[in-house]
Amino acid sequence: MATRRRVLGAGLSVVGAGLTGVSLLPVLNAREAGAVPAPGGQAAAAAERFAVPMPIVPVLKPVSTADGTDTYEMTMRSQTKEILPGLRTELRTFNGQFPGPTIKARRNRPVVIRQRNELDVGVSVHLHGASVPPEDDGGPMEVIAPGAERVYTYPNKQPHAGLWYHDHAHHTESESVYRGLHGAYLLTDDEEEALPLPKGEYDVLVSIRDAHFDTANGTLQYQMGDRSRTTLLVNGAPYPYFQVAARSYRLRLANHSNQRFLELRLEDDGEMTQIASDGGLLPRPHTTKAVYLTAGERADVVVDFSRYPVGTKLVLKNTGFAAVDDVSQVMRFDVVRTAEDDSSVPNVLRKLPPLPEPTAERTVVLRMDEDGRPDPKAYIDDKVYDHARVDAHIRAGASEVWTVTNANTKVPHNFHMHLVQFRVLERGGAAPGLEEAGLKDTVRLMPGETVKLQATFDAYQGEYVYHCHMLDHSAMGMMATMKIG
Ligand SMILES: [Cu+2]
Repeated sequence: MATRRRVLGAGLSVVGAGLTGVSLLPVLNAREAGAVPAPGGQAAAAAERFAVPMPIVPVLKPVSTADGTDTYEMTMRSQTKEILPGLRTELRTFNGQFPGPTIKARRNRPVVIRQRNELDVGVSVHLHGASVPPEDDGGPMEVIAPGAERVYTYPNKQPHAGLWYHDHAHHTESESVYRGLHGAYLLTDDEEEALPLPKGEYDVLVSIRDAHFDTANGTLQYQMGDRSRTTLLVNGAPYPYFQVAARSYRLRLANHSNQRFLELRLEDDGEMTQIASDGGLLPRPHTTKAVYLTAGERADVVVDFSRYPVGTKLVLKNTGFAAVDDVSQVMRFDVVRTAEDDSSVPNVLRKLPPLPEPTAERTVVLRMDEDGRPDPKAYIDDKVYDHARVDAHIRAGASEVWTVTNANTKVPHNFHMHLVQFRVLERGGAAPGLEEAGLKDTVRLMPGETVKLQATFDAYQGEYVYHCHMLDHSAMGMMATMKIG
C-alpha cells in the first residue's frame, strides 16, 4: 500500500504540469493579499478552515408523479452566491443551486427532466454512469442552445447507483462544470433498500471539488490545466464542518472536480468501511484507511463516529496531492451528540451477475502532449476527438474486454465510458483491490498504467462516447465514439 501511495502521490504532483505553463504565482499572490491564517501558522488561500457548516444538498421535488413517472423541471441559469466570506461568485447553475439539486430515483421508475437553458453558453446534460438511450445521453454534440430547452428521459432500468449529472457540451463542458453545472442523481432499488445501512439524515452526499478564486472579488478563475485550483469546496462550501452524532453515517463521497485526484483519510488514520463505488454497492465491504477518487469517481463509506467521544473534531484529509497545504484538508467532522443507531454493514452487500464469456477484445491508448508546448492536444489511439468518426464498432449484445493504457510518463488520466457500468478485471496485471470489485464507470490510470475491464453492451444501441474524465483533457481531444449495433 505504501508503494502504491507513493506512486499515486508522485503522479499527482504533475497534474497539469507543463501543459499550459500556468505557474503557481496566483496562489502566492492570494496568500500575500491578506489571507486568513490556517492552523499551523501558514496562510490559507482565502477561506478560513472549518468556519461554515457543510450544506446539505436539497433533493428536488418532481412537478408530477403521474403514470409511474417522476417529472422534473430545471432551469440552467447564472446565479451569484456567497462562497468566500463577504464576496459574491457568479456561477453557472441548475435551478440557481450550487451544486445542483439532488435527484432521487428508483429502479424501473422513469425520470423525465425538462432542462431549460437560460445561460449564454450551450449545454448538454449528461447523466454520468447511467444506462440510457443515445438520444437522452447528453453527448458532446447534443447541445441545448441558449434560450432552448430539451426533455431527457431516464428509464432507470439499471440497478441502484450513485450517479451524477453534468454538462458535456464539447469544448465548453470543462469550464461549465467547473463553474457549477454538476449535481447528484441517486438511483436506488429494493436490493439496496433492504440492507440495514445508515439511512435518512445519516445518509449524506459529500460532493468535493476544487476551485480557483480571485480572492479580491470572489470571481472563479478558469484556465485549462490550471494548477491553482487550491480551494476545496464540499457541497459548495469551502472547508466546512459537519456536525455529526456519535453513530454510523453513510457518506456518499463524490469527486466532482475537473481534474483533481483525491486521496481521502481521516485525521486519526481511522478506518472507513467502503460499501459502494461508481455503480452501487460493492459485493462486500472494504475496510480501508484511504479512499482514492479521481475526477468523476464516487465511493460510499460508512464511518462509525461512536468510537469518538462527543466533542471530538476530526478532519477529513486529502493526501493525494503532494500535500500542498491548501488542499491537504477537506472538511471537519464535529461529533456533537449521541444518537441511537440500529444500522449495520452486512458482510455481503450484493451479488453481482457472473461475467459473460467475452466476445471481443480491444485496446485503448490514452496519451496527451506533455512536453510543455503551448497548445497541448490529447488523444485516444493517437487521434483527437472527431464527432463525425466512429472509433469502435461494437456488436449489440457483445461483452468486450478493453485493455486501457495511459501512455504518458508524467500525466495521470482516468477512463470513463458512457452507457455501461463495467467490471475491472486487472490493474497492472493483477486482480483489482476490493474497492474496484464492484461496478465502475470511471477508473484511475496513473502514468504508464494499464487496466483491463469488461463491459457488456446489451442495453441500448447507438453512438456514445468514452473519454478521460479529467475534463480539461477531454476538452483537449481525449475522447472517442463507440457505436453499438
Ligand atoms: Cu486525462
